[in-house]
Amino acid sequence: MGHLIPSTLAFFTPESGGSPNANQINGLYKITLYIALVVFIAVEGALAYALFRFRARKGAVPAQIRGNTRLEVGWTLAAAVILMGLAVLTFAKLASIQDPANSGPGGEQLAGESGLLYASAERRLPPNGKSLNITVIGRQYIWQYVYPGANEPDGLGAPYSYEEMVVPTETTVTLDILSEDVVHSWWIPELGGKFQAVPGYHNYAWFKVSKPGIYRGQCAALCGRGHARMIATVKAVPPAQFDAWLAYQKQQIAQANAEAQVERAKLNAQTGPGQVENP
Ligand SMILES: [Cu+2]
Repeated sequence: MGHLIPSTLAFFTPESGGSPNANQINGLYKITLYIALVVFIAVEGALAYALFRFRARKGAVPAQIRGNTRLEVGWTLAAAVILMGLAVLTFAKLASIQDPANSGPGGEQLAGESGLLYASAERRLPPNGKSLNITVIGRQYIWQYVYPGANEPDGLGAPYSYEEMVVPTETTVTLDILSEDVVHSWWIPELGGKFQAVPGYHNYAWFKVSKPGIYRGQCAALCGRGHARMIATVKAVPPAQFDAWLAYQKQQIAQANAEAQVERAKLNAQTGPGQVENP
């Protein structure tokens, strides 16, 4: 019975546990839920009591009451006070939800000035200015993640992956979310927040995963007939493992590019009817 109640409540509260902002959202939600529960029980209890206590009896004529100014002013004020309290609390907690925290001591060693760090009105950086910034690109019907580490100044050669995002633990990850076609929605419930990927617009989010694991999500905006298959996974691994993974991705992409270049050269060298025009 002791843990029956919390687990029942967990069914009604947002998923969390993966990232501090998700925990803050869950905390705020719970406070609102508990206050609402107290009000609900008080109102329904008073109603049930009145129904029973003043139920119709043969021959009894109930008191004929028209209004009660003190009571009416009282419950209007009480509701206003609760509302104000919740508003103040929400705004007080908002910063810890929106603003990225610093990476933990065991996180990825991030350079301060990687050229990818720029703050704007919308994008928030941790207090120390260091985060691993990943560009999340939504397209029908797959998520692509582009990591820092481009060889070229134009961003070409940056390692990327599809569907599964690999991140280092204890590291603040900031996301730059965009779309190439229609509106998609980035959502990994346990990592907090749901962000739309809108064509021609950037949305920013962040998370910091403390323990290794797999966090699943799903595109949360109906984006076409393949929407249901547009899943997303965040795999958190220790920083050393992340570095190895990133290096492997880079090497695989470089190899594929080199092979494509050889093929292109072959095609260009062909003459006659089989020639392929290089646009
Ligand atoms: Cu989608």
